[in-house]
Amino acid sequence: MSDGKVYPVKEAAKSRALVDKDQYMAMYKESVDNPDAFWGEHGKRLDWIKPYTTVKNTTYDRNNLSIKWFEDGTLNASVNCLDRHLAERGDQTAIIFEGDDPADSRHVTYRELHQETCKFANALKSQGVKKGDIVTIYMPMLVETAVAMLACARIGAMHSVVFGGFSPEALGARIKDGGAKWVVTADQGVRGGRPIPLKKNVDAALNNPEVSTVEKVIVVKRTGGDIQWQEDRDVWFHDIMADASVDCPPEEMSAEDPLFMLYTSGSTGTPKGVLHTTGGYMVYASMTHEYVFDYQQGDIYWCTADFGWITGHSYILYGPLANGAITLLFEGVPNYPDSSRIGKVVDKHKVNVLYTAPTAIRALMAEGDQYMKQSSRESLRLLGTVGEPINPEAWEWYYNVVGDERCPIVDTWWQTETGGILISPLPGATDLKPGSATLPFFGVQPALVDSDGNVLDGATEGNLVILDSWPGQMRTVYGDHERFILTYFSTYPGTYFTGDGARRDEDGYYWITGRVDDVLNVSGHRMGTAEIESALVAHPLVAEAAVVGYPHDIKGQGIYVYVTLNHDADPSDELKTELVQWVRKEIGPVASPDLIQWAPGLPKTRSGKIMRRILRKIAANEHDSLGDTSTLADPSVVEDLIEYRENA
Ligand code: 6R9
Repeated sequence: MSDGKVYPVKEAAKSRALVDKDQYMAMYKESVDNPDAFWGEHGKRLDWIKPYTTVKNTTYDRNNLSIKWFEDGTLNASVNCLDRHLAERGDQTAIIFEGDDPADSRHVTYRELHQETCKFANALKSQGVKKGDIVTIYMPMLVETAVAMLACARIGAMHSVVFGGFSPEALGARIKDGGAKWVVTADQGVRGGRPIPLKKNVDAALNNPEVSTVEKVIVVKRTGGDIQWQEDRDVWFHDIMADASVDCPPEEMSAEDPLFMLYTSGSTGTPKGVLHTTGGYMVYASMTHEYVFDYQQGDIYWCTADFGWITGHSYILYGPLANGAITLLFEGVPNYPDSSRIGKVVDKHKVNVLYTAPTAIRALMAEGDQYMKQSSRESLRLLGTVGEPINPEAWEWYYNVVGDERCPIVDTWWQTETGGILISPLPGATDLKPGSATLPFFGVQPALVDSDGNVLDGATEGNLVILDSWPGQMRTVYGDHERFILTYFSTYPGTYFTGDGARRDEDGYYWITGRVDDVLNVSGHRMGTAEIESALVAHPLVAEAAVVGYPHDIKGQGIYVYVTLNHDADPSDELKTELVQWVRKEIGPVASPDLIQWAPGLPKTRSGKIMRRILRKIAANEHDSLGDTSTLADPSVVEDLIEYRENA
């Protein structure tokens, strides 16, 4: 792989970018040698109400863990995204909304977005929301979703956005964990021409007696479709907006006050509420957005993510708006009305920067070039990817066909936990290698360690850790600080453990190889095997289940399920279909099993641990390299499973 092609920095990119190779190296050195001076300077990119006098106050010592940035400064995130741009570019577009229907689009200026945000902030207050409260947002991709997030930020409430593709059960679990009293939703969403019953899902989630904290459900009218209405609980967004004042003084927030939480899957247990605070997150999101995408005033920037994921938070909303950017918000899907859509939206809005996921690229690639060729895409200058490793074939297709060999690709590696991009090329500074996320951003010190935690030198492969803090780092797991310390700072003490494996080549370039824990990455969506397993065993006919990932051409990883049934159950194809539906209902369509294999028994150690390593090999059809099976309680189980796999 490292022997593959190298794409040197393009002259066009270099001549306009903020930094070239030498400047990158000098700034990087300064950022790790003297983080206080470096971030002290770059923190000024925000408007502070009370300027900070201290910058970095962090320790990764697990007995004494503390992560604080700019801690005595105060600010408001919505002011940085809105108010401060009004004088200079109040009438400039902030958001280009492109609807699911290609005939539906509109521009929202900074002034309009500011007004709507202030009004909704007042409306939230009228519903009792105060600083420090949690508001769950379960919405399609609408301007109102951005307004709801910014309005929370304005009054110091934490938003907790739950992906609109999640099931009522998954939504309910996330509401329950945080104890939100307010949910913002829409009557229905529309994706690919089909309605998504969001309000109905909220009703179902709240019907569960265990989800008991919600007092008000605020409903945006998107389709006008039929919904049920609970008089004492449900309110229309447009009703509470109607007489809300446009004047809403921002709440003065400490740099370390929470901005939002966002649930993400880990290797064990239920999803974790990743908590980000205000100052460091905003500095880091805006700075990475500017440098990685070489964002300059007037550029039209499009990130195709959903607000339900961290990419939507940092690189549709907070980063771009803090930079006064024009950010495109897309309600639809890449293959509706057909697979030419992405290219056509690029042409329609003259998009300069396109940031999307490998899974979307692979899906479009599989449809053939003719769809992409229906657009000129001549406005494009830069391409980006995020969410999972991009295979070199998909990279080359993105580069050659989508970008017409003209646009550098920034392969950005980061996580919900990191708040912003940690490893990525900078377009004017970094030679590209297809499939490599390349080099660290300013202030980020990656390292590879072996399983004993020894830091490895030179060209090598290992577990990816980060040696010191950066401003955008998460601060805690909501309601469970112990879990935060245990998950990220205890595996390799003194470092932040990413859960990813990586290789480093002779040039110091990082190649992310994927998760080394039990987290799946299906189409760029993170999912814990434990979550899917617990959904399966909740089915009355399932005795035991084990879930592993296996290589999948489009999704990157597919979901492979081994199920042991109760002895009275009939292992039929109908039951397989039923189990797929069951998981979709319990978690959501993103968690649909791709393959289910009946397993008379599962390979376990004598202490009862399922040996996933073996199950992964069987799922990948790598029967010859199962490794040591002698520690199994019953090695014959493996033979049975292989036989089943071959006859499947
Ligand atoms: C931003 C985001 C994080 C996990 C991460 C890694 C994988 C993300 C990647 C990548 C290879 C990239 N990942 N970007 N792997 N190359 N450019 O995706 O956050 O949803 O929390 O997922 O995604 O495995 O650990 P999140």
